[in-house]
Amino acid sequence: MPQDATAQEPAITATGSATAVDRTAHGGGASTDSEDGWHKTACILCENNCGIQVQLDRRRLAKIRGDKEHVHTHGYTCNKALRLDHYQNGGVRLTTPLRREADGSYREIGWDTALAEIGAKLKAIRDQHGGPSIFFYGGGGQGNHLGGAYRGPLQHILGSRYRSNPLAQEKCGEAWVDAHLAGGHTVGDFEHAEVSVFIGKNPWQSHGVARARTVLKQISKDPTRTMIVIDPIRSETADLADIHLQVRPGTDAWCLAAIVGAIVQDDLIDHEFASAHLTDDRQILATLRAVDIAAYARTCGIEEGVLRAVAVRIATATSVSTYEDLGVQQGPNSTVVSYLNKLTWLLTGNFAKQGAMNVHSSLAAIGSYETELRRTPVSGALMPAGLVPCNVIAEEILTDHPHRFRAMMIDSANPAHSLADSKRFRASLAELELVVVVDVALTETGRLADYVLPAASQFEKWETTFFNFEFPVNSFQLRKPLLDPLPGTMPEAEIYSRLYEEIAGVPRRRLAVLRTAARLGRRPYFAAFAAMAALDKTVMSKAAYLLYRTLGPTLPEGAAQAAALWGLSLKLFRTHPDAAKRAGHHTFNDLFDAIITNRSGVDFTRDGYDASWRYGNRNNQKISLDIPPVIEALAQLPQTPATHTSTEYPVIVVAGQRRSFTANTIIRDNSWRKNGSTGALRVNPEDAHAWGLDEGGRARIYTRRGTAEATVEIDDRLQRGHAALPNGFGLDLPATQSDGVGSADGRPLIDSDLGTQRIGVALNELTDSALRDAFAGNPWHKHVPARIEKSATSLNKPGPAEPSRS
Ligand SMILES: Nc1nc2c(c(=O)[nH]1)N[C@H]1C(S)=C(S)[C@@H](COP(=O)(O)OP(=O)(O)OC[C@H]3O[C@@H](n4cnc5c(=O)[nH]c(N)nc54)[C@H](O)[C@@H]3O)O[C@H]1N2
Ligand SMILES: Nc1nc2c(c(=O)[nH]1)N[C@H]1C(S)=C(S)[C@@H](COP(=O)(O)OP(=O)(O)OC[C@H]3O[C@@H](n4cnc5c(=O)[nH]c(N)nc54)[C@H](O)[C@@H]3O)O[C@H]1N2
Ligand code: SF4
Ligand SMILES: [Mo]
Repeated sequence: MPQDATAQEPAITATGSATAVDRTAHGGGASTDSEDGWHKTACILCENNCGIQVQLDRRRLAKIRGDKEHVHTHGYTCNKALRLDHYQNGGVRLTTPLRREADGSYREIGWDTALAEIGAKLKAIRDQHGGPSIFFYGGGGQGNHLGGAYRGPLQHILGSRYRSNPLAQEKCGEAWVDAHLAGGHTVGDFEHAEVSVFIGKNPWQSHGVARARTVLKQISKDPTRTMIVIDPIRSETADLADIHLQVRPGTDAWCLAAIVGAIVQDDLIDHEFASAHLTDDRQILATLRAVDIAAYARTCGIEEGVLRAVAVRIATATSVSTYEDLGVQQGPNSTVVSYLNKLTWLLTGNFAKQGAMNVHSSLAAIGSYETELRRTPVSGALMPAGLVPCNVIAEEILTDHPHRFRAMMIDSANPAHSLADSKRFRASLAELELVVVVDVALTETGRLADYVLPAASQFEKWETTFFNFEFPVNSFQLRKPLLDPLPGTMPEAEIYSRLYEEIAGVPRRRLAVLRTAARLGRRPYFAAFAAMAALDKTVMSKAAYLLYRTLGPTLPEGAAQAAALWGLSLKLFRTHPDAAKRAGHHTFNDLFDAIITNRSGVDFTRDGYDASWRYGNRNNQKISLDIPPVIEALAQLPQTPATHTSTEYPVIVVAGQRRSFTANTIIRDNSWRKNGSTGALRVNPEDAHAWGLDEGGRARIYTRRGTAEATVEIDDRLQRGHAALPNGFGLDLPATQSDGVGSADGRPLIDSDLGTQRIGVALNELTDSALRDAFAGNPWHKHVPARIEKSATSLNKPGPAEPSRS
């Protein structure tokens, strides 16, 4: 029986059997994929993956509009989706594998050569240093998760045991706290919540909440509902809030401890819920009773009365949903903050009901929810969600420890740009025996790799997102390719399957048996697969590969890459058959067929609210509140520094604010930004005056790890001593690419050796990997101590030289 075809462990185990809730069913009737030349797909720029329709002009995404029939987003898009042609056609695509030569130059090589050489090197490294020395990073960005399903068999055959992805610099601390409490990934229901709380989250720009702008406006207009925003910056979301707690940067732990402290001290606990469901609360309640609310209020800079009023508003609401994101997850005390966030809704009974927090189903789990954590081989760092914290990766390499990583396989990620302390990370890549990057473009990371393999783009292959976080009805969309793969490129499913074959050999007999069975139909195929798995336990570890090579070719419209979803559909029916049946699927084959035919997506589970307990594996409906080390850190807050500035670095810089035209580094074409932004540094007017900065002028930012220049934008949304830079800038793009945004003051930085130009700040030249959370290792990207001065020149100075990779 094929189970999880991805490399991840399933997060959920129990079976749902609750009453169905109301929602228009989308499980049946496939919608055609090309009415009037409009093709259905999805936006790939953030986790919401809004359904869109596209009209093509040859290979151009000529017209784009929201897909009203989309099961989850119903036609909504933000400003960014309409610019997706810049992803498909704006950047310079790779069309042949590249190999780095001894002199550092790249040579174009054929696929057969590239895969044979990489396969041989991986085998040699495994044989000499062991499989665990081969580290896998990335896999899936914001909307290309299907290829990751096929990486698992390769990891397994290599004996690789460590992997990571960008979640390990944002969501893993929260996942560890969730694992202790509700037992799985918790999501809010902002469509229905009476009180919505956004903690270091700016959904107006960053979304995360589906149809965010519509939902935020609805909450804002409704006098019976309340929006609370905790953010040191008056964000666009804060503009719509009823209560904006404009905390001092990095003091959220004190702010939330005061609010939760007031819930306990003023007896605002939902005792009925607590006595029915909460256990092991002695230590945490004692700790919260000891909170000096007035002192904590002073630390975070919010009036005590306001914090107490917030506690009352949360405790007296019929439903509360909260959303914590990078503002706190990439700042001081992030795991403590995650715990406090979850206590606000647990102590007030806001779990497993409408408008509140719930644990959802998944077709493929994104991470594992475990409380007992493995540790990394060199530094012994905790690995929440089973991932190596991004901030320790360099430490796992830059050492002579025998268990250090020796090779790194990187896919759909740009860690040389996105991880803290780029300089150090680049140095660590240089120490590895093998670095392979799978990407659509030659990125900052690709430029440091031994091999770069060109992937087909997300509109050139069957694709999907596994960010399916809806409850009580959860949905899934398989996207059909809009275009054939650009010649010379391959989908990840094919790349990983070929690499697997390089290492393991082609299992000809097995493939023949399964192919014959597949021709006879799904039932014989299932029987053959089950028999094979019963005879050989290792079959499950290569299930995705076998499915791709045998069931894949029989799928309609060339949807071979979707084969792994057959295994995932089967697994869902093994664990939550009732939820899948309520969503309209009688068998797992029905669900699989619905997935591969329905272009606007399909609901795959439908539940009642009590299913939240089961998805979190809390069948006894009990939640233990005890997380001793986190409670200990909470108790230590009075002795914990709340300020991280110094005379040398007196300012806190937010290194990575989401703005209207930022999308990580997914679009490698500066002209995609309609507003021509060059990625300004935003500063408070009084600070600008004090530092002698002018609107549109240049400022230089200094940190412990580096320096950079940016254009100045004076903005009273910032408090004094706080400044903000956007994410997604500072890419080294080919200098020939005319982008039309270089202005007198925002002139690109030209690197004539690399032949590249850079606009805006590459943020992680400034960040320090040592500034990180004590538990999860989350970087402090949103809390970078810095000094800002008026720039002497009007041109960016080149950054520190690249370490050589000889
Ligand atoms: N437009 C756009 N949208 C995106 C992305 C993108 O690149 N561009 N990226 C996507 C990704 S990968 C992610 S993870 C999400 C992230 O989404 P968000 O977390 O919402 O994005 P940020 O703007 O990084 O940070 C959110 C807020 O944290 C605030 N903040 C800074 N310091 C502090 C602090 O000390 N305390 C508190 N409470 N708040 C603080 C900032 O002022 C900001 O308003 O966005 C996704 N959506
Ligand atoms: N200082 C600072 N650093 C940050 C952040 C911050 O706010 N501040 N934000 C952090 C966050 S929350 C995140 S999520 C990370 C994001 O950082 P990363 O995960 O490293 O990367 P992305 O920028 O999303 O890059 C995705 C890569 O996938 C490639 N790609 C696109 N389509 C395909 C495809 O179909 N196949 C393959 N193989 N590749 C493809 C793109 O070219 C790009 O190189 O950055 C983190 N880094
Ligand atoms: S970037 Fe905008 S359109 Fe694209 S998925 Fe996110 S919210 Fe939807
Ligand atoms: Mo992210």
